[in-house]
Amino acid sequence: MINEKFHIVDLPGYGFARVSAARRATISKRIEGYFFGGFENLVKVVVIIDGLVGPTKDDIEMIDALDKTGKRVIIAVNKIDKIKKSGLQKQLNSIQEKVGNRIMVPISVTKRIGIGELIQEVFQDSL
Ligand SMILES: Nc1nc2c(ncn2[C@@H]2O[C@H](COP(=O)(O)OP(=O)(O)OP(=O)(O)O)[C@@H](O)[C@H]2O)c(=O)[nH]1
Ligand SMILES: [Mg+2]
Repeated sequence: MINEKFHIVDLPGYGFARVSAARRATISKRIEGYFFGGFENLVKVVVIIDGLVGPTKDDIEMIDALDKTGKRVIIAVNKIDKIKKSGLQKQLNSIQEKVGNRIMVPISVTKRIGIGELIQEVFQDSL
C-alpha cells in the first residue's frame, strides 16, 4: 500500500515455480481473473521480460491481451546487465520492434540500471 492510495501487487510469472499441475491451473485462473475479470482498480501493469531472451510468445500474448482490456502496459526489459554493451542497442531495438509502439524501460535489478525511469513510468499521473 502506497500513500494510502494504491497498491503495488507482485504476481508470479507464467512459468511460476515448480508446483503441481493442479496448483498451477489454480494460480493461472486467479491471475486471469485478476487481469481480465473487469477489476477497474487495476490500471497499470508492468510486464517484466528477460532482455537477453527477448519477448516470448507468452509475453506477447499477455501484452496484447492486457492492451485489449485498456490497462496501461509498461514493459520492463530486465537483466540488461547480461547483454554485451556492443549489442545492447541492437537487442533493445529488436525487442521494441516485437512489442510494437509500447512503453518499454530497459532495467537491471542487480546493477540498479533504469530503476528511476521505471518508477517514473509506474507513478506517472498517479501521485
Ligand atoms: N543478472 C541479473 N539477474 C537478475 C536480474 N533481476 C533478477 N535476476 C535474477 O533472476 C532470478 C529470478 O528473479 P526473481 O525476482 O525471483 O524473478 P520473478 O520474476 O519474481 O520470478 P517468479 O516470481 O518466480 O515468476 C533471480 O536469481 C534473480 O537474482 C537482473 O537485472 N540481472
Ligand atoms: Mg516473483
